[in-house]
Amino acid sequence: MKLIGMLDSPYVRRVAISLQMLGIPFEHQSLSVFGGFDEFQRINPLVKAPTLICDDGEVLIDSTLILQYAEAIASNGRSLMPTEAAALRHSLRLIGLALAACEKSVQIVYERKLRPTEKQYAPWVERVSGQLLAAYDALEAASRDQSLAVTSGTIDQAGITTAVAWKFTQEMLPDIVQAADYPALRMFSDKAEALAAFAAAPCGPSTYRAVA
Ligand SMILES: N[C@@H](CCC(=O)N[C@@H](CS)C(=O)NCC(=O)O)C(=O)O
Repeated sequence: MKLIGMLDSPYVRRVAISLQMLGIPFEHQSLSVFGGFDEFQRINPLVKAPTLICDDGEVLIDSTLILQYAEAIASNGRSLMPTEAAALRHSLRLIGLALAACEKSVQIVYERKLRPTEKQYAPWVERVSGQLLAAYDALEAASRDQSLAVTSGTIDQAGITTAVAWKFTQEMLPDIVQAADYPALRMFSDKAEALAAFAAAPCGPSTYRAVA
């Protein structure tokens, strides 16, 4: 299977890291939805990252749906999601918060980068920034109350998505989400980024290569 999209996208990155942790081999093509629009459109007319091309050619979009499929094909019963109801509910809550943080970050990045300065709408940016900070406040509180597991053997989807969201926001919007206000998330992110699967798919323009 082939994963299309740049690792500067938190959605592409959570898939790249999760596939490794689930033991699913994949190729990666680092293609921009902006600079590589025409080529992307030939692969997937929707031009959405991540795009996953399965071995029989079927194309999936949306990181959460791709990960649902990945969980179904992972061998040896590997999973990044808890099965017990209370633990699952807790994980889903954290994943929801982290995905909201990704979404709000992307909205601000697009507002800043895609709109001419005179067309940027300050009340919208203010609203979305408040939502973004609310997501990180909740994730920080959750990380403080119950530290997220952070070894290769124990990190789960909630941990992966939280760490990926944090790194993305810190790369793109450090002026809005001030790292000093989130010590638990900072510490968690440092440990997660040191894991082999994170290091093999760093946030940015590089291409994931499977370690032989
Ligand atoms: N909910 C989607 C969000 C994916 C998404 O918005 N990706 C961005 C890149 S970070 C994208 O494809 N942007 C191009 C566009 O929406 O036109 C997911 O989880 O995969």
